[in-house]
Amino acid sequence: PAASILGYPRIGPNRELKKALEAHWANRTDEATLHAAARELQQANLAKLTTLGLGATDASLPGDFAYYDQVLDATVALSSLPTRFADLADADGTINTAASFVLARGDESRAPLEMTKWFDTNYHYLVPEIGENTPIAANAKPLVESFKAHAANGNTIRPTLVGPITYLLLAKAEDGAAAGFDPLTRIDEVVAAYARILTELAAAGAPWVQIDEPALVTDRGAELAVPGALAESVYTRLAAATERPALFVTFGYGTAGDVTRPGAAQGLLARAGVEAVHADLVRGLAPKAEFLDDLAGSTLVAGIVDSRNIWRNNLAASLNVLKSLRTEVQTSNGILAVGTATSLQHVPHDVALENNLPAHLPAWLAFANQKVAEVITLAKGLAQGESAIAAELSAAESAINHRAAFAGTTVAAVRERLAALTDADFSRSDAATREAAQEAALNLPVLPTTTIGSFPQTGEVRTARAAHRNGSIDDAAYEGFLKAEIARVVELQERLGLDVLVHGEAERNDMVQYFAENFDGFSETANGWVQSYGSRATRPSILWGDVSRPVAFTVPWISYAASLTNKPFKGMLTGPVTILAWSFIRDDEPLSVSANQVALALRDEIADLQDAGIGIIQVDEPALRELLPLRKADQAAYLKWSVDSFRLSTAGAVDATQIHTHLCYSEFGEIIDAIDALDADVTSIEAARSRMEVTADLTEFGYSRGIGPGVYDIHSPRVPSTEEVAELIEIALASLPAKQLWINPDCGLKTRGYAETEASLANLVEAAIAARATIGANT
Ligand code: THG
Ligand code: ZN
Repeated sequence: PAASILGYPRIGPNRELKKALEAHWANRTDEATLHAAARELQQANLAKLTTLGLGATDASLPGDFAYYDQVLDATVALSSLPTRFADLADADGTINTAASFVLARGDESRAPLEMTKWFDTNYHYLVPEIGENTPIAANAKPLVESFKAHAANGNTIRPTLVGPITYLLLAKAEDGAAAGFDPLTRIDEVVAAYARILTELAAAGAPWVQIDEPALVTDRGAELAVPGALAESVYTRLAAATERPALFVTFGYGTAGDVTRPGAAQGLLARAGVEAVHADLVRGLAPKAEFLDDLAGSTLVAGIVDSRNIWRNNLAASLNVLKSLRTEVQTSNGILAVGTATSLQHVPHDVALENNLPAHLPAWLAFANQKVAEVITLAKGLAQGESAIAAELSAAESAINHRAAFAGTTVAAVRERLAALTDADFSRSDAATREAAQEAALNLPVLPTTTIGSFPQTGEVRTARAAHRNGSIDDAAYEGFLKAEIARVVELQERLGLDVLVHGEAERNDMVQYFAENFDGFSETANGWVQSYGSRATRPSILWGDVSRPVAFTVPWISYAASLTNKPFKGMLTGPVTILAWSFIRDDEPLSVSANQVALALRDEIADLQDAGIGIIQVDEPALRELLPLRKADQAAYLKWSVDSFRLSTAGAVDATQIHTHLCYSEFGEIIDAIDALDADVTSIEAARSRMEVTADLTEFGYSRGIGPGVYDIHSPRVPSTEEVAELIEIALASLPAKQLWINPDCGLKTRGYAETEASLANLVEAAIAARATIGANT
């Protein structure tokens, strides 16, 4: 087909899938009801896509629907049940829907499959666990049934599978596998199973199958995509499968294979017999004819419509790229088609569902449905020339011109402030001077106790927020409610005996959205949901203009809370990288520029908090590692600007103000230099699940500032005993000096309930006090 999208949002325009899944998990509906709801949603999506111009009968309709996750669906297609779930297998060894939900969500006795980020996106997949003996056997039934059901409805979908190489590269060795076991050693069995699935899909009538191999854009995968390496043999074998559909192999999220030879990986697969290959032209480099070699009649699908962001495509510029690419592809005896850079699962459904955006914004935007139309328009323009799409070209051009000239897009005062920055704006005085000033100002005990910042968001808080939003309670009533909630949280922390108190963040819906709402340059969507994992979604804010902070917004809440106690108080902010990582970012400015703009807005807030007497300020950067580029060669430049933006946000603080940060992970090793370079006075990190493993890394590195390795895991409601906490404190004290160590939970408490929070924090404080006595006795 001349126009294809790699995938479509699955959550539903009104989160229909979320509602159907959660009703089923709560035992309010049976499985048949869930299947019916999912089928209805898919049919509505396919009808919409057909209306937009994707052909119902030419296999250009995506067949990537998943109840929970596409990697989980590949586990189902391969029947690769980890040993710890072996009892869930059906009599024939397959994984049914109910079993797949146990893999995804765990049960009383078992933790679910681990969840981790899908490439450099905010989507999370379920990590396959593969050992020497994990079963691998084809189960084509779910794919065949889905294909047939849609065919009966007049829709020819293109069944989609995570590719064999990507599947195994994303897997981890099953617990109990031999040390050093590499899941990729099971590739022959996966290829055999996929060949079998292809044959069954052909028998069902599927003309095309899509196989996603994004792992070939990573450093490790790229090495497998050169002549004589694994990708060539895998696709030679799949192409040789008897009675198979045509194959479409995709490479989203970057350049496949060797970045100095863009197109070579695609050429390799085409020569192996693959009928259509894809290239991501947004995050990756455009293929060159000299590397494509002989496409031998195969199709190159140019992924030119951005599927990671929400900006309207510059159709004229895209058409020029496509026309010159077509010339090159034709010299390689190939055919050029138009597509998206990745699946559209990373963008919301439809701009038309937004009714609260500022007036200037909708015309600049393209969500999934608008992007489908763009792909179709570009394919038409490529086939029939500019005149056939004259109206679309001119609408795109005027929207882009309007955006470029719009007052908020470039704000002189913001630009002048950025241009005037000097090195001094990125640095505080030396750590020892700060430490002395903070010791005098704060007078904290050894092993100070604190929390990461958020306290449980109860049903009452969410109900009050919704009531305020829909106007059923007024501003004064809402403010009164929040103040009472904050006072309760402060009183609780006093009662528990914590040393550094926080206000609990009751006023914040989300740690990023709240900041975006209070900064100029951002807007919020009403319905722009993007799946994060399973039934969960977020509504990323849209950064569209230069950023500034009109008025202090955290200060009233935080200084109110601080006024209720004599204890040292910690004000909470979200850092520049995290605010950008969880928003839709600009495509007309380098991210590093936006990061410094956000940093200056935060710097203003920090100055005001400091003036209001707040002695400790935490700037959270849980997403610092998330944006790390997939290729090693790109990582240093990213770490430089991201660390700089954090430093810019915090370096205005006086010596006596203690700057904290929080990072949500423990795999520190690869970016420990960057974490050190943040120059925060105190850093809290996840550590309980790995039993303080990270403290040894920190000692080896010679980390010298304050550190709060989490002493209990907040990701489950389980209350840790005082002894458990004491044991972890002891492990930390074995490698770190007591004067560096802080005692805190692993992460924020927002998703927990009050009962377990109170009990856990009481044990944390008790363990810290006991540890202090031991230290006192030993010195
Ligand atoms: N905030 C924002 N983005 C994020 C996270 C966040 N991206 C990465 C990570 N955290 C994703 N984790 C989650 C965790 C929970 C939910 C979504 C993403 C979640 N969402 C609610 C749901 O789908 O029901 C909706 C929340 C709402 O009403 O706003 O539970 O913390 N910005
Ligand atoms: Zn965290």
